[in-house]
Amino acid sequence: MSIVQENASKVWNRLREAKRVLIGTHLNPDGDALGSALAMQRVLTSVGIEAEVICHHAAPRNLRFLPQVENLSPVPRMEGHDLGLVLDLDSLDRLGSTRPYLEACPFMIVVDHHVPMDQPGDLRLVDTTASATAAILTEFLLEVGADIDASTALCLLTGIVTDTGSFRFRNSDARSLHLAAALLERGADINLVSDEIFGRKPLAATRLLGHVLEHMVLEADERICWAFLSRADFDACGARDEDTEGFVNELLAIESVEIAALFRESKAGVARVSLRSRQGYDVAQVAQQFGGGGHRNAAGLNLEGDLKGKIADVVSALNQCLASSP
Ligand SMILES: [Mn+2]
Repeated sequence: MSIVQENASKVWNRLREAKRVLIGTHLNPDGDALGSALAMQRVLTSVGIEAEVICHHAAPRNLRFLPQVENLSPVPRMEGHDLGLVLDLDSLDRLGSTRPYLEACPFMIVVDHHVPMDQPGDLRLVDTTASATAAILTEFLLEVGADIDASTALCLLTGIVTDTGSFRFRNSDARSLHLAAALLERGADINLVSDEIFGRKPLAATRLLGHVLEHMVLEADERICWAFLSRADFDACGARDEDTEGFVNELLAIESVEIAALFRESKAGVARVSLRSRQGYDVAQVAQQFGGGGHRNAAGLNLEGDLKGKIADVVSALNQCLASSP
């Protein structure tokens, strides 16, 4: 029996006691964040519990196909929530401006698959071996026999497809494929999901990728590759931060590269950083040195202040990570 199956009925019973649930997820929501949140809203609503989803940022363009994503709001529409359900994060900082609303709930359940950091929540359903939070939720909902209709299945499949990179990343395992198969059996359209998430992007995104490939830096015998995108680069291409989805994987795809990093200036003096690595190199530990987090082979962090100096610090930590790994 998995960790998820063992704890499923406890979490389900606690959820069923609630009357009004506030569902929250992380800043810059991805397919796993929004797919998980919207799926749980549907499931709770189907058993007569009021539920709404809040998120600091709006849905990125490539997730606008998700059912009911238009109801996403940065502030709650209802009052008096008796339960907060926090999905796909392990540090409440990642809730951004929605944090106080979720912290105000008298009880909090956290469902997540990241390396534990702050371990918030009164009840936690956490499995770091799961490929996605949506995979944990799928296993959970199957275990308790909850109703998974085709739209709920589509949301959950979006989470698994996103976090496994369409079953290409290291976290793609038999379990994620079994769970995805169960969702396909319930009517989720995997071709729609793959096409919306990976098969269509704005022209500005491809132009910006061109800029990254032209200006990327290779070091440590071409085993580290990193690139920086300034505000001016985004403006020159008419691109937005969400358009950089997947860029860092292009850097890691270079055959000599073991560790890749993408730095992007989100506003003057503030940068978001995505780290990726091949097996054997733990970039989550590098992210944690700078107040970030994530998974062994896919992590992230934020930088503020003197960006040039801070970027040099991160690159130097990546060099150390490379040198100290067996
Ligand atoms: Mn996730």
